[in-house]
Amino acid sequence: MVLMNLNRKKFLIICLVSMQLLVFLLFFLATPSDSLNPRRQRFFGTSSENVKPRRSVGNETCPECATISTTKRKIAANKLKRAPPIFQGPTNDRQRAIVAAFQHAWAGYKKYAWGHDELLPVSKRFEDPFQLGLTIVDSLDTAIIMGLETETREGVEWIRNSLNVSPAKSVNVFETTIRVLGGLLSGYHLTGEEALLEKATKLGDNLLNAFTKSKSPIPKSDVDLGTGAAFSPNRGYSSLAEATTLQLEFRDLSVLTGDKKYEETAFKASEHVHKAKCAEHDGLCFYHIDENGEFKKTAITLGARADSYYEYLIKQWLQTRKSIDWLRDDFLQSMKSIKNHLYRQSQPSGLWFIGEISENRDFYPKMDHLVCFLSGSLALSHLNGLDENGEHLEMAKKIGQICHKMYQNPTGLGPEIIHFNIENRTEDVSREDSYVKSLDSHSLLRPEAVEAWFYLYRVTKDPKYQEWGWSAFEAIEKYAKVETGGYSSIDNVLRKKVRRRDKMESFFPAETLKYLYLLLTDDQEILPLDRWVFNTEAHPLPVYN
Ligand code: DMJ
Repeated sequence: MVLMNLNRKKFLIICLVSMQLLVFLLFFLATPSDSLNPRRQRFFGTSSENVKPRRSVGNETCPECATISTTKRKIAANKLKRAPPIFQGPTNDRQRAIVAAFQHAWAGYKKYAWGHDELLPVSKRFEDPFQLGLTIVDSLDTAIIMGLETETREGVEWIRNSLNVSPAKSVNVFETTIRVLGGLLSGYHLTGEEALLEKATKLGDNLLNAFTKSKSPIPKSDVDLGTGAAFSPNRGYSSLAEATTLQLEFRDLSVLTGDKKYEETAFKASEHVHKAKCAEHDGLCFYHIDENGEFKKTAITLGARADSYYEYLIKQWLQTRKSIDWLRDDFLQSMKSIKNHLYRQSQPSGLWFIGEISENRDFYPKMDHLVCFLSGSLALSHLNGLDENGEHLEMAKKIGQICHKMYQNPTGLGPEIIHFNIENRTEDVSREDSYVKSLDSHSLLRPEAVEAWFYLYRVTKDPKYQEWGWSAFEAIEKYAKVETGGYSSIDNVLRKKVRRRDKMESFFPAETLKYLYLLLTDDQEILPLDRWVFNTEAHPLPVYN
């Protein structure tokens, strides 16, 4: 009897200990540690060595996805939330110089334009075309990626306490989506700050008016964020890029909120263009669409008004984990047609460039600085198995090269537009391959060339791309830096005696400096391209199921 009682006691003790162990084990597995909890590591600096996005927690079926959130806003069950990556700050002196440039830009903006859209650095004033604190929201994720704690905190606090996403103001839907919505979403993914998602959701609701008030799936180009009125001031037209460069951001918002309306509504515009086929130029589309969804015959270009349509074909395909085949097919078709119709060589040296087809159907040898983005899309195609014979990478390199050529002039800065000679006139030996018209000779410090070199460097690891980026940065420092704070667009890249245009575009800190920083890092694992898709304003958004 005693023996039995003893055994029973032993048995009970063993059971108790095992249960405790089990409870402890379960607790350990289910609770994210401090370092994995986004809410506990709002601001992060230079201390961590781990720059990869960290392991997500809590969703066994989807290792990329994280725990389902039950926040005050009852964010829906399929909200994706992965632990924000940690950024270690600059890894070398060149990167440190880029960070110092970002801080100089931020400091100038803070001193003379804080809370307004854009800094006029020479006159020390500001402009407010959006009334959304554009520069703060657009450049916040650059500060985060650079590991800048103070600037990150200032930006997040301003957004949380002062950003009104419903001002009585008419804004361009495309610009607001790529810069502000994209900036808020990316900032949210990189910090886990709920305020950013709350503002993004309200802004998304306001922007949706552009779709719901249109007769067709093509959104109106402008919306009044306060009243919700929507209109297309350019004679009823939206541009191709305006209608088809909203989908990465709206889809991301749907995934985060669990509300499909954003993704579904915006995607209808992409589907509309897909169904239109743009057959006249084998998948290259005219750049104006009216509110009935009809294309108007225009020039065919890869530059202004059309560019990011092509970019979002491949980037949407990647964002959705390669699950929507027609996005891939339309991308491939359009790249083939670009090669056939727009990709030409200059004379006398045979430099490859991307031209346009004018309204009267002639080839027009003109290339916008904006077109340099194409190199990145082609490099992404190569990285993702769409480039069996290496043609896309070859084209990407040629475009990267011609974009470098754009910077070969007295200031070392790139002009807005470049023209090429294509006629083979052997008698005229002094002719140059390219020239810049005086009206096109300004520089807004745009990002597309450094963006191209960033992608090319990721794919090839050829150090010349870093050198090209560094030279462009040195030219920016020399000619565009305003001593009292900020950087200015300049009037003529062909003259060393520069005249400043008195404007710091928000994409300079948001994109140009971000791509320079990412191009020059020793750690090319930062924001890996198989896990992040950069929107057209360089805001990284996650790839998900
Ligand atoms: C940015 O706003 C975006 O990169 C857009 O896609 C094109 N124009 C500017 C930068 O040049």
